[in-house]
Amino acid sequence: MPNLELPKSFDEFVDARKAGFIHVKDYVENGGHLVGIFCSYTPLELFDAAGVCAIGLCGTSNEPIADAEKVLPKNLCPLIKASYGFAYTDKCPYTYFCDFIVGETTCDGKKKMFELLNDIKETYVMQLPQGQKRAYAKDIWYEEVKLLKEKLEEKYGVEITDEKLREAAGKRNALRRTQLELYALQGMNPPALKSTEVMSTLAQGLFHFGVDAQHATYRARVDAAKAAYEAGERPVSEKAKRILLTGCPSTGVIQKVGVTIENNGGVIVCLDDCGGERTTKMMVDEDADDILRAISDRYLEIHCSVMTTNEGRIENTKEMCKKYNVDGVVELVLQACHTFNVEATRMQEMCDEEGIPYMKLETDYSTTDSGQIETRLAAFLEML
Ligand code: BJ8
Repeated sequence: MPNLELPKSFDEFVDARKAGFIHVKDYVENGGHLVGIFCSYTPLELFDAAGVCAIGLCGTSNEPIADAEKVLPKNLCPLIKASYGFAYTDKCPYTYFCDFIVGETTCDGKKKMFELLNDIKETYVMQLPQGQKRAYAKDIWYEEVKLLKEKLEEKYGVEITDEKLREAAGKRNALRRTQLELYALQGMNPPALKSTEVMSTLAQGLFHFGVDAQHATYRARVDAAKAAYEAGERPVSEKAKRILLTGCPSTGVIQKVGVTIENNGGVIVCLDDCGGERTTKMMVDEDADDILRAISDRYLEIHCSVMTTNEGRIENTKEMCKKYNVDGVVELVLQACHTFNVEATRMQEMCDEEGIPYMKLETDYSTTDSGQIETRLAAFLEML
């Protein structure tokens, strides 16, 4: 049974990292293969079908940023600096032990960082088209997914058959359905789980090796939370203000934003980032004649601010505000993330039209603005 607690202190964080080093070292020494990935657009079924494990490398800690800034500009997104910093300092076991890294041409900062990352560890970059509505975009992405398939086949001396891809799609879809159950628990009134527990479960699941282990983590959490709720446990007050958290990936600010919302009378009932329901509910058509095409089509549908135009994200958030009966929307913008920052205007317009209170928080992974963030969030929650 995995430990589902959030690290509460730096010592615990260090212990967790040490455990991670030992785990990943054992895995690799016993013949396991890891490939580092960074983005929701990465077609995971291909790695499953090749028998290798795709592991998320998105940096979520402030720790390596000072070192990263020796190479990268200071005014760059903290997620990009932390991701590079972990490779640069050899402090992340997953980056250290992975065979190579797969990135995509998403935002400018990330795709240019990949060029430098390639000097440290082989980084294979998929060329992601950024206008989903163009008819030929699907063909471009299909060709990119095919090239990745060939890369994996050559690297690992395996054949990625349609049968293996179909099996992988089935398992990934099942995992997605369990993840949707997790989100549904968070959306109950009152929620069956604190938002920080959900964020922590999702973050931990990403560091398990393989879809089966990840699925088992989520399943155990869902079953435990359902049983506790049925037994009458109510971890969140009925009076807690229901928040939808949208914008940039939030794992790096769980403490600064998630815990602060909870400590000030709120609860995040909907995590609306690229790993949230908006993306998770997209399934691969397992019965499609061309399974590789079905996989590539599924991933290109994802609504990220790097796409232009990207109305689908705003529409989706609008639907989820209703579905989760939210009291307010908090938009997280990581510093220097231009795509989410500019798109925040559209998000605010939608909230204004729907009469939903909205606030934008621009922050990074440091603690320097923690007091200011707490004051702003407390004032926002107070007025809901
Ligand atoms: S699908 S959100 S994981 S690109 S926050 S690095 S966009 S400057 S992380 Fe992302 Fe894929 Fe989109 Fe999701 Fe750039 Fe913005 Fe930083 Fe970002």
